Amino acid sequence: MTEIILALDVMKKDKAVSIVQKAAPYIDKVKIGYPLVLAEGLGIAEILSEYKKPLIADFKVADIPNTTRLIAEEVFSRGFSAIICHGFVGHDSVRACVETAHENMGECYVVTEMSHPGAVDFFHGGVAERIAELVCEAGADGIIAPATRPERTAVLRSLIGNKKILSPGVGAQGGDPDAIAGIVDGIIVGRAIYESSDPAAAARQYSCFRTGI
Ligand code: NUP
Repeated sequence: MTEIILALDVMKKDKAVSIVQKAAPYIDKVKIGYPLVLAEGLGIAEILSEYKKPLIADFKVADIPNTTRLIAEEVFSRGFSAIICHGFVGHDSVRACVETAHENMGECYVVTEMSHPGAVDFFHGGVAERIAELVCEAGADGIIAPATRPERTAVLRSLIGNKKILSPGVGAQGGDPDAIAGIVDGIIVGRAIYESSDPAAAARQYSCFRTGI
């Protein structure tokens, strides 16, 4: 199943609720991160939980193990089902995030390579591949890999086997869902849905990529 994950980077609670309400029939999960949480607080998670879509905390945690654990514990205590951390911080920090997620019956996804153009400055040259190996060693649930570079995501897929891949970059960043949906477990779509004048119709356009529907 290729899930559709709504990236809800809006700055107001009412807009967030309205977009989720409209898109709900066509999406599987909701990802929220710094924009909405800094604007409205982590309590937004409880408000959105009414829509019964698992919530992913995209805080791209990149800190020492102790701080990572504190962040992850707070995230899971607020009802999130998954957290995203960075992989470049190394094995102990990634393990702290994975362990805290699993202690709380949640999932941990690790950023291996980002989707924006500048990501190639540091993630290329073997770094993303090393992070993918670390993901396997640390027992993380999956990775974040770019829809904007399907050929790179295919390489990362070959390194992580059947761990999950969630892939941002479809829509506003130019990623083609046709090219990526077949090799990932979820496509992450933000602006192409929440900036649309008709978020329900925009989300519906992606629902054809939900295998089996
Ligand atoms: O590499 C990444 N690229 C990326 O766009 C890792 C991410 N977590 N994201 C997030 O995915 C980004 O922060 C945003 O929340 C979402 C993509 O949104 P959009 O480009 O579809 O609007």
